[in-house]
Amino acid sequence: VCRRVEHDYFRYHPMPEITDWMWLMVEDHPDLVTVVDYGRTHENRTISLLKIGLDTGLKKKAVWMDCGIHAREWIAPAFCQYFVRQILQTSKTDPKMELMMKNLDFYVTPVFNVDGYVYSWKDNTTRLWRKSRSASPPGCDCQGTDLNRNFDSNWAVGVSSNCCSSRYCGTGPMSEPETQFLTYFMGSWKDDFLCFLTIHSFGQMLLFPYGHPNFTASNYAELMEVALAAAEAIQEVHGMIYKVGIASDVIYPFSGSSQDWAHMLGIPLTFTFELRDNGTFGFELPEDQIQPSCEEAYSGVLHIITYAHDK
Ligand code: ING
Ligand code: ZN
Repeated sequence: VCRRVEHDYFRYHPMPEITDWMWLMVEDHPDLVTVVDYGRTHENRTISLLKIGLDTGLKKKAVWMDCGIHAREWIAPAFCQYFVRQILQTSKTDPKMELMMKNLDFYVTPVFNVDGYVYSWKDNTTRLWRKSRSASPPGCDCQGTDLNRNFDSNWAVGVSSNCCSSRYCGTGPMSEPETQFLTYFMGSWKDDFLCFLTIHSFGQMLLFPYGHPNFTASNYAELMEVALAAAEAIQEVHGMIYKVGIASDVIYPFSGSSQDWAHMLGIPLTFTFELRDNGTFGFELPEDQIQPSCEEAYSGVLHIITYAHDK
């Protein structure tokens, strides 16, 4: 007798289990889900996303979500998995989600920095790895680039050019295969994307462009309004407070982030989520907080997506 293993959404999963889970989603909802391989990492692993939506034969608008651009932020891939489950489940029960499945395609990358994520699972000494696993540049002994400093958006302002820094920005904009592949992929579709959501931890924040202090988003007021309402939706679930604002104010100024790049590309609703917690456990958020973290973040994300859809 062949019994299917249930996927446990409230545990952290190593990369092979996340890959298996992606195919499980296709198996469960073949009418809605496909796997798209759109890149390869430095260590030659595949970067894949789930494309979710009803094939209506018409050109559709799209929503982007990526998780795990930073290896150690394990709650982020857990959230992407939860998000996918929720939208698939509610597409059968909630008329609004059913409608959004008709009008939108959701592109969800559960783990963007695959090499880094695999490395963070290796042992205790690698658990807090942040960057990719790219080769060390000439004359420097450390490996890895901070992929969220490597996009082509006012590159190399307020970042580290020391290759041993956890925020090392790389040898040039898009020097890394991971950022190149996302840039190429988006380049051909960018006009279809209504929103771009990138999921990190920790700090409980909802940030929007720009991280670079010299630039202001043309739709700043709209971004602020949507973010405030999303933070309110988050707070309603378990009472958690999320700080809201432009990245350069709320955290620190920097360039080369995927968020700034996506907004410069013309995607209007671009946000960075920093999930739980506020530093008690930091990147090592206990598994018993996965469920509440995901529930509240889902509420905020759903607010943004609904706004984008209805607009
Ligand atoms: N935080 C983000 C980082 O890349 C961030 C914060 C958001 C920076 C948006 C720039 C733009 O540093 C974490 N936790 O990685
Ligand atoms: Zn991060």
